Amino acid sequence: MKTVFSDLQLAHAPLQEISDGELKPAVEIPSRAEFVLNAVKDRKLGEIIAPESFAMRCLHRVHAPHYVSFLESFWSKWTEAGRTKEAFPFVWPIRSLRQDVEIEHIDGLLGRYSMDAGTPLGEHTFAAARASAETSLTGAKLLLEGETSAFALCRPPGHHAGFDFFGGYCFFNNAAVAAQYLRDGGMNRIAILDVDYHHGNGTQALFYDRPDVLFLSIHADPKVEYPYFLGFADETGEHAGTGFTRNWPLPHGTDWESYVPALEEACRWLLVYKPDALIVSLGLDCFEKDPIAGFRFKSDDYLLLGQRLAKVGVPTLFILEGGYAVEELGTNCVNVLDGYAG
Ligand code: Q9C
Ligand code: ZN
Repeated sequence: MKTVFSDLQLAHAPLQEISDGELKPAVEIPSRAEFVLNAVKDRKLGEIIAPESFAMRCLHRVHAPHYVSFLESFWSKWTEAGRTKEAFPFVWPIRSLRQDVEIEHIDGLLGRYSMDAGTPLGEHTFAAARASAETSLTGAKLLLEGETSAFALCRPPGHHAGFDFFGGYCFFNNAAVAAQYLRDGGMNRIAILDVDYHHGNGTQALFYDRPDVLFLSIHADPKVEYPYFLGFADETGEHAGTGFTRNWPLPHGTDWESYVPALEEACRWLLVYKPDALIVSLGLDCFEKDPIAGFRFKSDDYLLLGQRLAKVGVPTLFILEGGYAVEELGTNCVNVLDGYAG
């Protein structure tokens, strides 16, 4: 299996994040990608290639052009306002505030285009996020060219980012951009299976009214876990997309054994849907030692996950999402890919 990776992705290097009422060391850090890359090399998974460049049009298929422009111009606006360090939003246009006004100040724009205060932006965030999206696009292109699997080593991750917002450490929705690229490349039905510990709210919302992209997600119950406001079992799609979204919220403490029934159900949906390609939003934060999560996967369980996904028998693009136990991240990630490749 080929791996796509760009070291431009390492340039986004947040220092701190707002978490639990404190400024804490950031967890979505460049070394995550380095640990995964080293494991890909050590375990001889296959060739590692750099992403190609893609037109902005590919991002605009999924994201609002004004949102992409906001990210692109963010650092110059931020520094013009006299700021020198990384940025966090702190005010949002929620119920009773106006949605229709034109915002000039960067602090207003940050609130307009974000879902949380936990996602720092810096000088190189746009460049890294763009490289991350191009990494997933290159992986998608490999499938269009006939590869039966590929691994997009993406960072920053993508599944919380929506049409016009960032959050949850995500800026461009890599899985959604890849899914749309596969559709535009002639594939008719795409399935996305999101196994990150957190619900992929951005991906779900982007395809909620569409039958051509099936979204399946297994994650911690949003009643007690981020992102709190989406990912419940009664969300099953709307309009033409009715029935083409499925969520399996699971309790804190879920281990592999109690995860398998949900995974089996998801695989049954894949069997019925018969997608031309499967995109796996591969978060590794269900791991027992993950510092921000509450499931209990062991490293070996990730081999079983890969083996199970191979049995689905559909061309598969793996896209890295979350996972913050950095020391074990490479092992856990490549266990999935190894398990898949057999
Ligand atoms: N006290 C992904 O895994 N909040 N994003 C954590 C911890 C945000 C995770 C707060 C978690 C976002 C891609
Ligand atoms: Zn996650």
